[in-house]
Amino acid sequence: MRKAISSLAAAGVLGLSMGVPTTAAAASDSGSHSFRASLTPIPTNNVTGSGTATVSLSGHEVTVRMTVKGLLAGVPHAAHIHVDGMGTCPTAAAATNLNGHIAISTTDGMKSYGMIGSSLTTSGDTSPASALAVPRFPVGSSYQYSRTITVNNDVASNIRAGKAVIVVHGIDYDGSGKFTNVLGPSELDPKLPQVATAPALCGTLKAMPSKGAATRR
Ligand SMILES: [Cu+2]
Repeated sequence: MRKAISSLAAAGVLGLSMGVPTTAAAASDSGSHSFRASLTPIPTNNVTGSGTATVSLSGHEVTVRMTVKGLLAGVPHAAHIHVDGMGTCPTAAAATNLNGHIAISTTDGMKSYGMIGSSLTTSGDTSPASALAVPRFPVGSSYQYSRTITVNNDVASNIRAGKAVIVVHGIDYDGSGKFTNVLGPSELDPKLPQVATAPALCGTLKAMPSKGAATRR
């Protein structure tokens, strides 16, 4: 039943359940809320890395801190906040045949983690338009990312509802130590190899207990 409701309806339900005004719920809640995601390898994609991400949300302002390690070195790793899916990471069942290999493309995972809501670039635009702004994503096997960005209502609502998912892209499918055409071209941009856009790490942003909360639920 939850799956069937639109994100707009979901935002309304969230507003009611949290006891905040239903009008402009995201903007009217002035408090800061913290969320955390444990980033784990996407199955079938031959990923060995890991990471953590924390998000602090205040209105439409989001501070993202992310630590990633163990990814393919020397290449950019696109990363996004994905929204409007089931708020989960794909299982191996999401894999398809990519150029004769079983793997999970970004599109294959979208039933679970949804579409791109914000692009975690290092500078400039952070909208979905920058989803594959290759020169503006962190490069390397291990890195730390920290940036405060402004998100739209939909992304803010998804974060509050525990349905936003951090996805880091770029895999070393064939263990060659570089991006190759082993999986063919990317379905998102045929000028890029599939391995450059395929998801590597994934984690759902879950609410952390608010400061001063005496009890855990
Ligand atoms: Cu993404």
